[in-house]
Order: sequence, then C-alpha cells, then structure tokens
Amino acid sequence: MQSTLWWQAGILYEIYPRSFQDSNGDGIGDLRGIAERLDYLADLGIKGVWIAPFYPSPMADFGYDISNYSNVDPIFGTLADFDALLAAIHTRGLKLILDFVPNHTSDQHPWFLESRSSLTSPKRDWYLWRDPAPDGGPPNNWVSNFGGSGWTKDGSQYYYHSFLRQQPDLNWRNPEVRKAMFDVLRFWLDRGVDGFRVDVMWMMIKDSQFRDNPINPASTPETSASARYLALYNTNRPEVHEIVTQMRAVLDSFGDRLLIGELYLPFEQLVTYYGVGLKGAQLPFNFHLMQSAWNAQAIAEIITNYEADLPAGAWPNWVVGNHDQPRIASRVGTGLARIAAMLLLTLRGTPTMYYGEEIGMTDVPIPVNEVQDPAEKNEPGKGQGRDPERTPMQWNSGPGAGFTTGKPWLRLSASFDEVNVATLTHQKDSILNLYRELIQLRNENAALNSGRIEGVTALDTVLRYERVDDLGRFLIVLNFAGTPVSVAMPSRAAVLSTHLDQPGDSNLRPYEGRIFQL
Ligand code: TEU
Ligand code: CA
Repeated sequence: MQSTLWWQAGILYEIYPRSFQDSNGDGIGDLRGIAERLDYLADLGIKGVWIAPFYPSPMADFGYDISNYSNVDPIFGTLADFDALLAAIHTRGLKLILDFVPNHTSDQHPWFLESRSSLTSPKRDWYLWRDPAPDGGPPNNWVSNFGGSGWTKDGSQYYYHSFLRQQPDLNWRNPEVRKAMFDVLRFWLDRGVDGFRVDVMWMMIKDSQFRDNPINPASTPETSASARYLALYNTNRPEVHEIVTQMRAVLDSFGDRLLIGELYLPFEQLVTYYGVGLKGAQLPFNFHLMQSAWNAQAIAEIITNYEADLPAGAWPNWVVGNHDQPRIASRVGTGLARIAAMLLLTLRGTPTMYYGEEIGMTDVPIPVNEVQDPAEKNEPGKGQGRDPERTPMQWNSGPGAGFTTGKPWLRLSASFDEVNVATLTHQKDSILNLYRELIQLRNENAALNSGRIEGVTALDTVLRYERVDDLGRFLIVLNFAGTPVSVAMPSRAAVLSTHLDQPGDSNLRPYEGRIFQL
C-alpha cells in the first residue's frame, strides 16, 4: 500500500492574517501574532497552516493586490518575522502554505507602473492591453467580479482586470511573466515553505481572441454584474493547464511540496485541474459543500458525484468555509454546524478549516459606515460583502477578545464574551471540544484519515456512510433535521457523538451525528 502523505492524512487550517492575532495593538493581526498562537494550532491537531496574503500591498483588496511578491507588508511584520514564524511552525511538526496570487498584481506594482508608462514599454505586454471598441468603449463585454466593466481606460488603451481596477491582470501568454512569477515561487520555496494555495487558478489565462461572453440566461436584475454573463472566454481556458503543470514542476523540483488551486467549478471541470497524469494541482479545492443545500440527499449526491468524477489516484478534499463565503454556522445554523464539523472531519479527503469555525463563529453584521470590503462597496446590498466572515478571532472574553489591545480593524462579534476559545474550552459539550475530539479521532485512525468511503446513502433526513481500511471500519450517521428520527444503528455505544449525553437508544436527536466503530 502506498504511504499517506502529510497533506493527505493531515488537516489544513486557513488563517486570514488581519484577523487572527494582533501583536502590537494596532488592531490588525500580524505574523508575530500568528506565532503567538501556534501552540493553540498544534494542540488543536491540525497539520498545515495556510496564511492568506501578507505581502506589500496598497490593500485595495486587503492583500490580494500585491505590489511586491517577495516581501512582507509592514502592517504584518518583516521578512525576519516570517522566517521566525516558519521556523516555529516547523519546530512543531506543522507545515506552512502561502497564498500565491498569479492572476493579477496591484496597479502599484513596479511591473504595472512600467507597463502603463508607454505603448512601447518593454513590460507593455506583461498585462492585457487592448484598443477601444469602434465606439470608444471597452474592447469587449467582460465584467469585473467586483462589478462594472472589467476594462479600465488608461491613456489610449484599456487594460483588463478580473477584479478591481487596482488589480490589473497579468498576461500569462508572455514567457517573461511566467519566468518572473515562477521566480516568486522559488523565492519562498528557498525559504522553506511547504506549498501554495493559488488564487483564482481557473482565471489565469484568457481567450486569445478576447471574444464576448454569452449572456447568462439565469440572471436577473438582482444578480451581481459578474453573474449576468457566462464566463466562457475569460475563465477556465484550456491553456490554463499548461501553466498549472509548470507551477507544479517548480514545486516538485523542491521535493515534497503541495499545490492547491482555488477553483469554483462544477466537478467535471474541477477534476481536470489534477492534470494529465496527476501532474497538476494535488488539491483542487472542492467548494461544493459551501454551495449546496444542506440536507441528507443533496450532500449524499455531492459525495457520490465527486467520488465518481475523481481521476484514478486523485486525492479528494473538502471545504466548508473560507474568507470569501458566509460562515458555515450562519449559513446552516448552529445545530447543523456540529453536523458540518462531523461531516468535514469524517469524509474521505483532506479537510480545510477556516479560522473560527472550531468555535462556531458566525457572520458579524457590519454597519454600512464600517464596511471595508470593496466587493460590498462597489455593489452595495447584493450580498457580495465579505467583512462578516473576516472579523477577529475570539480568543477570550477580555477586552478586544484577546485579539488586540487596541481597536480591531473590523468590529468583533457581539457575542464574543460567550463564544471564545477560553470559555468554550471549559464547556464540556462545546463545539470547540467536539472539533478537538473529531480531529483527534481522525488523526489516530487511518480508516478515517485515509481509508475508503463506502455505502453513502441518504434516507429521509439521515446521511450515512462508512470509512474503511484493513484495520478498521467506522460508520457515520448524521441527522440533518431539527427533529428526532429513529434509524437502524449498531446497539453498542458510539465512539463519538455531536451530543454529549448519549441516550444509547436508536433515536438520533435533532441535528445529532454519531460515529460507530464496527
Ligand atoms: O477569490 C476569487 C473569487 O472568486 C471571489 O471573488 C469569490 O467568488 C467571491 O469573493 C465570493 O463572494 C479570490 C480571493 O479568495 C479573494 O479574497 C480575492 O478578493 C479575489 O480572489 C481576488 O484576488
Ligand atoms: Ca498588528
């Protein structure tokens, strides 16, 4: 049997660095702050830490607009802080995944400043410049993911940006761009990082003819600008796979490293990112649990379809939250959030947790005058804003929730005095202790972290499946309803339940899940 790799058996944990831990009282999380919390992460039992961008940035999109790929923004610290953090992570046997943003730079990046300086600049072709349409308007109908045209006029031409106008898209058809960006990967790999999560992997290259996108027949006046068209010609182009393979080759030349792709795609397209001969991304992020209805049938269908679409030898993965999506506890409710925990940590494939999920953090409503996210500012009221899921981590009930001694950059949850790590640690039946037990059970049992999945079935409100290897067999039974249900279960006690007080009968209580060892 092939041995299991660290990123297969282990759990990944996403940190949004502005919001995890502030070390200097300016209200913004930083690298030293993350270092202060490593014992918490090691104790929780996760394996890989993914930190969202901390590079120099004008912060138009909070770090996803990068003006220097090979340094640390002073808000977050210094390269020395980074090296110290990486060493501390490795000392604990953990791994570090960085965020790589290849699709676009900041408009303040020296490359773009040079590119826009003249039509004949040697870096003109590093970005996507086009002449205006005959009527003087944008070259085609591609829209920005944050609303409005994807084209901004600068001098006599337009440049394309999939996101803000402060985030011009790089031209990945240009070999010099590839070389410069692969050098960025090498810069961090040389320092010892264990892998990358690649931002908008499916958007990296666009149609060479810049054809118009077709109208999305399902769109309504209420949908966001980007949902009004089908992104046929500006995303998921066939040429993207060559770039992914080249990135993977750069990582492989450093040994055991991990390439993750951010990909919002249906399964049959998603799995193409594993690449021919599995030479693409090892983990094309599977976001389907974030987008599906939460009932036993819908989730059984997702599991079955995903497993069926996986290429031979491809390793699955699951995500229930990230810094762009409503928090799971808000989306499905606090009852189902426990089921979500049990599901995420017992499915076959690498789980990725989002900071705060383990304490059941919910979206925090942000008053209009405190909105930070450009996605909300550009298209107010369309549900595009991401501030609610980016609020500071709740560590304790003290001032600043233990996150900061200053004024947090984004307001804290009103319930932080109850929902926080310190308080929940002492409540036996808290969601935090459920996460801890689930993680421990998963880490200690190969059947759960790397075994097969069998017998996925949905009956009424109950989802069940088994996880199996040569040494063990576990049965997972999850009730997705807020009402009790009577189901056939083994007569013995469960090894773990979402509810502490097990009646030991054949009734699952509202939103109860149980794990049996068979
Ligand atoms: O997100 C890409 C992306 O598709 C998001 O725009 C997502 O669809 C949206 O936020 C859902 O509400 C990545 C990063 O994760 C995001 O934070 C960045 O803003 C974006 O790329 C641009 O770099
Ligand atoms: Ca700080």
